[in-house]
Amino acid sequence: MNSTVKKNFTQKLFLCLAGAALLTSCVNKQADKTYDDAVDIPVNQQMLAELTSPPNVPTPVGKRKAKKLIVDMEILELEGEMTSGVSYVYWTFGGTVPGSFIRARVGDEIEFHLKNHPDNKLPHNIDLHAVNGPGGGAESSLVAPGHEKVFSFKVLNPGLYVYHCATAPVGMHIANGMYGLILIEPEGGMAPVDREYYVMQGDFYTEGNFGDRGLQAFDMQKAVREQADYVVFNGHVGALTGDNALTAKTGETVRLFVGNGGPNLVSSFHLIGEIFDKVHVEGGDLINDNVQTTLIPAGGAAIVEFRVDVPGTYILVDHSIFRAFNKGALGMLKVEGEEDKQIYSGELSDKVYLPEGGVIQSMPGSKEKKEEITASSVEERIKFGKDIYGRTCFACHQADGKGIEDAFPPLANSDYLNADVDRAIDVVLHGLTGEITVNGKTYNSVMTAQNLSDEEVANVLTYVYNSWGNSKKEVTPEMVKAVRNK
Ligand code: HEC
Ligand SMILES: [Cu+2]
Repeated sequence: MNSTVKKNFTQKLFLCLAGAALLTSCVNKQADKTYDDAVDIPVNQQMLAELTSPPNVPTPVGKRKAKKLIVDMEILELEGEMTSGVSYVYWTFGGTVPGSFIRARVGDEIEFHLKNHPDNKLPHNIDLHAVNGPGGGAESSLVAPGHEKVFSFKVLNPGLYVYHCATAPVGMHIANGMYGLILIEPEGGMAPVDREYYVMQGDFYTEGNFGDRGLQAFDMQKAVREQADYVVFNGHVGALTGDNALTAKTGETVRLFVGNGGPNLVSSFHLIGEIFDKVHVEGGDLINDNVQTTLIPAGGAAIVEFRVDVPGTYILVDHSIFRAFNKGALGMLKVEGEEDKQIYSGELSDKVYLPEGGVIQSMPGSKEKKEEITASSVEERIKFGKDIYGRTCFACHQADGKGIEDAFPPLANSDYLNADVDRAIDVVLHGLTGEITVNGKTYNSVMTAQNLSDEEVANVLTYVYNSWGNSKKEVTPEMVKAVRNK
């Protein structure tokens, strides 16, 4: 109801009278006028809304006139991968977590079709924070498996809004992934940018701990205590890393639509190596400039915009930092293009990754000894090792083992690694600091000691040795034990 644009329809009316012969064009022209009150904006045609899966967003609305917009959303309950080796039954809007992105404009009349797939087990509904009406639509949209509910609403307020399921137990439906974003563009659209992406954080509660293998059920106790096992962007660990990283080129402007589904945790959203030129605070009209970290409440959102100047890998994190490195809240934006030594000299400090400073810190061991599945063949060792790599090492050494220039040495085809197995075991067990040379390049950084069992160290190193052109050795738990006891 707070459209900033002023009425100019006296002028339009004059034009229409003058050109009375072109009656139809007058009708069209009338849709050009602007309104003080969004509720008065007429809708003339109807169209099917484009819905997209994360990290993609639909085409900008721009200057299009208000329409009746049909949103066709299907709820699917499906098993997916939380992280390699760990699966989870997600409840989804449109088959993904977060759910399909909806893009509309002020004045649109949205006719929402909510379908609950017949194979689903539970009733669901939708509460859109962009709705002015009881339950944000939840009261009109409760839908049983095999049914479709329809309700409609007039879009009055611009901004970026969360939608979520609000069926009891509400917390559980949200915890299983039932949330997404709806963007309402203002009259005239948003300023164009080169890239737009959709990122949404969520916290997950599983019966096992982080990384425990197999199908993991939802744990209500942990959810009530707010003890998340996983905190992730876009539904699972690694949704935005390695091959799934967001991309841009130097000189481009990037806009991220960032939401937080919760159910519990507030996000300290930060992009390592960039400053947000603009943040639409809480997804609303207020714009803050030059922001390092923006707080995104559970059930809230923000739009962040920045220009990327220098090539490299930029890391999206929840700066409540253990969530990033130990629970999965880590994504990547890979920027390609020309170096600009004036903006950035090219020397990376490891301090960004290791706030404790340059001393090797070891990870405290877990008190309860968990039962361990031991690998029964080299193939299995490689398979288990790959999972550990994907949880532990990839954040620094990268999914493809190539590392990050000047910061993390490569494990792919690494002469340092291949020259000495015991030394490699020692690095993983005890960490490493001081200058080393890998494939002709020097690194002088810190790797923290990894808190892994003998079996896990054997598996992850066997995976590394059998990947990316390395020397194909098998590392056994006995070899690890021998180095540990030295
Ligand atoms: C927090 C970032 C980080 C993580 C996580 C990490 N490393 Fe490293 N790693 C480093 C850094 C930094 C160095 C170089 C240390 C130096 O300069 O002395 C290094 C060096 C190495 C080296 C020796 C150099 C080479 O390239 O061959 C090996 C082997 C290695 N890491 C293996 C692993 C394995 C296996 C894991 C997972 C179990 C792992 N690292 C996890 C940061 C990390
Ligand atoms: Cu639900």
